[in-house]
Amino acid sequence: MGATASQAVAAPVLDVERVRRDFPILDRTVNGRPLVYLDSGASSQRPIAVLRAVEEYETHSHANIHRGVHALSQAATEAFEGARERVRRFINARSTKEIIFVRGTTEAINLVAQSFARPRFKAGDEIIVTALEHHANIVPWQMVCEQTGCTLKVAPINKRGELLFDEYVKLLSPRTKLVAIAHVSNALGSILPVKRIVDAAHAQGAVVLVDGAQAVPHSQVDVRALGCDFYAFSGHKLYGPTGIGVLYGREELLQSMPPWQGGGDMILTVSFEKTTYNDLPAKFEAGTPNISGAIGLAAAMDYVESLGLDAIAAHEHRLVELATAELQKIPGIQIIGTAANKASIVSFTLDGVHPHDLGTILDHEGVAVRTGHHCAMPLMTFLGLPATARASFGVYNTEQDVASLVAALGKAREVFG
Ligand code: 7TS
Repeated sequence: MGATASQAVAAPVLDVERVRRDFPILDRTVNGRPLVYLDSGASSQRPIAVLRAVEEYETHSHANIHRGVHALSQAATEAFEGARERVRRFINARSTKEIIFVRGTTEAINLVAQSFARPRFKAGDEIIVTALEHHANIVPWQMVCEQTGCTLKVAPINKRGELLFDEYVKLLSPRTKLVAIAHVSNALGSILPVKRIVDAAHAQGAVVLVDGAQAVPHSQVDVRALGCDFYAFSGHKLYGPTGIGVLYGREELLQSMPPWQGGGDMILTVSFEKTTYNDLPAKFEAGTPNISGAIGLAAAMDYVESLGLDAIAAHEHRLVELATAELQKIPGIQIIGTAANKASIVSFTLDGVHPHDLGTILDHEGVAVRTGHHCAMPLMTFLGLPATARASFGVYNTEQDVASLVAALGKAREVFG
C-alpha cells in the first residue's frame, strides 16, 4: 500500500460529492457550523447502505443463529455465514474457517495472546512489537509476559515515525516466538513494510500478527500476499458498525489453539466427564455473536469495494499531501510523523498550545479532530510530546474540509495570540 504519485494519477477518481450523499450524518451541524469530520481514525461514519442492511435484518430477519430449524433462524444463520464469506473475499483468506468474528481489533489481539501465546510461551521466549504500537498491541503482550515469563522486545523507530528495519532484524533470533506490528500507525499514519517484516520473522521461525485497524479502510489488504499468520481489524473504522471485528488466522494455527472462551456454539458435545469442541471457526465464537454487526460489516465491505479501494487510497493520499502542505505554511504548526509512506493521518501540534485546547477551539468551528496520546503513550514518550492533534481522513473528506481545518487553526492562533 501507499500510493506513489504515478499510482495516484492512474487510479480511478472518487466522486466525493456523491459519496457524501451516502452519509446522512454529514448534513448535520456542530456548534452551529457544518460538521467537518476529521476523526475517521477513531471511528468512521456509516453510509446508508450499512444503516439499511442492519435495519432490514433487525426489522425483518432477526433470530438467533445456528440454533433452530425455523425459517428466521435459518435466514439469520445464512446472513451471518454469508457475512463471513464476504470478509474472507475482502482480505483474500483461503477459507471461512480462518475468519473469526470478534468485538474488534482489541479482542482479536487478546484472543491470540491468550489462546496462541499464553499456553506455549515460556521464560526465554521473546515477543517483538514496535515503538509505535497502539496500546491494544502492547498491553495484551505485556500480560502474556507476566503470565508466562517471556520477554517483550521493542523494535525502534526514527523521529519521522519509520521503523528502523535493520534494528528490527537485529532483534530477531530463534528466541523470537511472535512479532506483533501495526500495518498503519494510528498516531502518525506511517505504513509499515509488513511483507518484509513478515519474511524476516518467518526466517527465524516466528509467527506474525498484524494489527490492521488503520489499514483495511484505506487500501486493499491481501493476507495471503502479506504472508502474515494473524490479521486483526475493527468494523467501525471501515464504515461498519461498532462491536464487530475480525481475527484472521491461518487455519493450521487456529486448529492448534485451544478455545479462549467457553459456552454455547463452541462445543460439539458437553458432559460433566468430557466436553468436545466445535470445529473452526465456531470454536472461537462462544455465545450469541453480534449478528447484525456482521451483516453491517459485510455491507460496509460491499460499499468500499463499490467505490474501489485504489480510488479510496489515491483520494486519501491526495488529502494527506494537501493537508501536510497547507499546515506547514501555518507559523507554529509542527507536523508529527513524516514517514515516506503514510496513509490518511496527519498529526500535528501548535507551538505553545496544548492539543486539548486546540481541539476545543476546532470543535467550536465544527471541526472534529482527535487530540491526546492516541492510545500510544510509549510513542508519545519517544517523541517527547504529551499529545498531538490528529486529522484523519475518510472517503467523504474533501479539499474543502482541509481548508476548513486550516481556517479553524487560524482562529486558534488568534485566540491564543
Ligand atoms: N489498533 C490500532 C492501530 C488502532 O488504531 C485502534 C483504535 C485499535 C487497535 C483498537 O481498536 P478497537 O476497535 O478494538 O478499539 N484506534 C483508535 C484511535 O486511533 N482513536 O480512537 C481509537
